Amino acid sequence: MSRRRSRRRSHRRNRRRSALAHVAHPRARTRMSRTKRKKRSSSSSSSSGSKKRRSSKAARASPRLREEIGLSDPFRDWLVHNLLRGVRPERLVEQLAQQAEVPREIAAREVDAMVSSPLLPMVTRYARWSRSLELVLELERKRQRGAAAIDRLATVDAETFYTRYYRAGRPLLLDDATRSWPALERWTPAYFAESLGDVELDVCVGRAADPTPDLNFAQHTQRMRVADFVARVLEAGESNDLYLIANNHAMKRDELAVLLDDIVIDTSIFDASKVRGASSLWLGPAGTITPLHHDTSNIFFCQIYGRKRVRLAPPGDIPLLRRLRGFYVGLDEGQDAERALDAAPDDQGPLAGARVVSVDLAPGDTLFIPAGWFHHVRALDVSISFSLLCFRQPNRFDWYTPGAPAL
Ligand SMILES: O=C(O)CCC(=O)C(=O)O
Repeated sequence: MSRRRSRRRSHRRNRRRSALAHVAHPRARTRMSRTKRKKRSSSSSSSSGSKKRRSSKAARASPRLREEIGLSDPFRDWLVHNLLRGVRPERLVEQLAQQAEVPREIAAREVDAMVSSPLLPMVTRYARWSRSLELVLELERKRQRGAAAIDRLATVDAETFYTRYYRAGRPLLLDDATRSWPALERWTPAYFAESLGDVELDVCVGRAADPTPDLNFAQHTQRMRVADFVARVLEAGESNDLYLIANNHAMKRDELAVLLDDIVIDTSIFDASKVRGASSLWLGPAGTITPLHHDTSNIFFCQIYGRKRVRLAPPGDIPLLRRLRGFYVGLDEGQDAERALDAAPDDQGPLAGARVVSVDLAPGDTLFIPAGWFHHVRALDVSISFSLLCFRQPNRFDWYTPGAPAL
């Protein structure tokens, strides 16, 4: 056999293998003798690859064993997806047989089981309902195209803030909201090292090698002296490897309460008694990245030192919603989130159509990020940020997690 022919054959064999999985078909299982089951379980420790090889052989060899072979999960997904799209069952059998080389008998049995499942009508109803919601969102998205631009004001009074932005879920950029804060003058890495150097803090370290460091922040948490942390930040150059993040709860440490002397709380907007429990400190080198996610609370994000680039998108953007896993928007491996976000408004790339707006925050700038808005943050310099969550109006939307696994 020529090399090319043999390669083609093995490619076909592999495709067939991935379409099929060894499923313990309940009927077949009950019919299996005890000894046979024992034999099977003693050999089940071998690799799944050889398991598939055996099942594919069995599919050809014995009609009895063939009853134990079914479609693999991705192919069952494909089947349900196409049935919901209205593709005729005979066509699906045909495609499985011809394109995935699934034995016709197995393809017909699988399609038949799916079509006659009592769950199918319910799943169909849900699928139609979610499709209608998507279409409504899509219309809304078109209607508001270009409207994702962010208002920019010098400062804002409580009445305007709560009616036009907070309750309406609209972001807002403020140029001067923190201009009177001593923090703007005082907070530098050197100030932290000098005035709080011996205080021990939890910080995240070893983030760069982890594709989801924020999800796994607990594994990256290390306690170290502020002076040592600052020294590492300053030596790091451009790096996403170490970062003091909100989940490190720095402001809850008694030794850092002194930092609150450097901020001025607008008590018409914030509840001053709750600041320590509802504020966060961020400190890290240029190059720290907080991946694209949404939160379940509103955030008053104040940039104190250095600059940050924030890319924001509204909660109802389907290209982002579709990729949600919990709070985070997942991209495929190797896809660059920033490039995808920047290309999205031009209908390009994996997030095509998302209404992404990019803003650069300099020291003294404040960004109000409403709950549910997607945001991706990159530090352009060594950076210190401080955020407040203790608004005078309710600020918990725990129910809002559209990417959570269903039920
Ligand atoms: O500054 C950052 O890196 C992330 C800020 C953020 O995502 C937040 O406050 O929710």
